[in-house]
Amino acid sequence: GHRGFVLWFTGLSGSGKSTLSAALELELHKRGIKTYRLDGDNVRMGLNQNLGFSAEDRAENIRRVGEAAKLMADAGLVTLTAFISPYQQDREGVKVSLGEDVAEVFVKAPLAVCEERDPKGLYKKARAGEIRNFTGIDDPYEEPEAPDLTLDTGKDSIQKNVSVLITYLQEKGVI
Ligand code: GGZ
Repeated sequence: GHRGFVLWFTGLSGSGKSTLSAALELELHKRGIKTYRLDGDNVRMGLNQNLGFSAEDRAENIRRVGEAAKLMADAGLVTLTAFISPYQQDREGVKVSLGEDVAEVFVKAPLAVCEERDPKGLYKKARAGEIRNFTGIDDPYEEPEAPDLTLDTGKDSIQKNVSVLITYLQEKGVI
């Protein structure tokens, strides 16, 4: 069996949040665990389509995702969220709301590595001034001060990081 829980991935664009959460989800499915994955691709098109990237809109994005994730955890799902969530205060709100049912996972990769990956060409556009308020370029990313887990995607493989996450969920009694 397993219990509802939220793994809250935070990190720069291109740090590997979506990749890692998708790889972890596959591994959880192999073990018969029910999951749901929330990220910008499914949330910013729908639930949060009226939000942009100002500090206020990011705060509201994170608040709504936190509430949606809470409902999913209540339904018994291991919920994986992959949002930059750049502000400490917004992440703190999620932790207060979810209590023992959330872990903050810092997906750490140097800006230079994220910029080198640049899967959508957004860093290039931000450097050229074609996109404003891009996290890490001309908008802040406040690193977590005491994350439950820190994963280095510059150094460690996806499989290694997935196994760290599985072990963590086992130790917490989630799975
Ligand atoms: C940061 C932006 C921006 C700006 C568009 N700043 O690599 P991606 O494309 O797929 O991931 C980024 C995504 C970030 O959305 P989040 O909902 O995770 O952000 S937050 O938690 O801060 O609310 C990037 C794209 O949207 N994107 N403009 N200005 N990322």
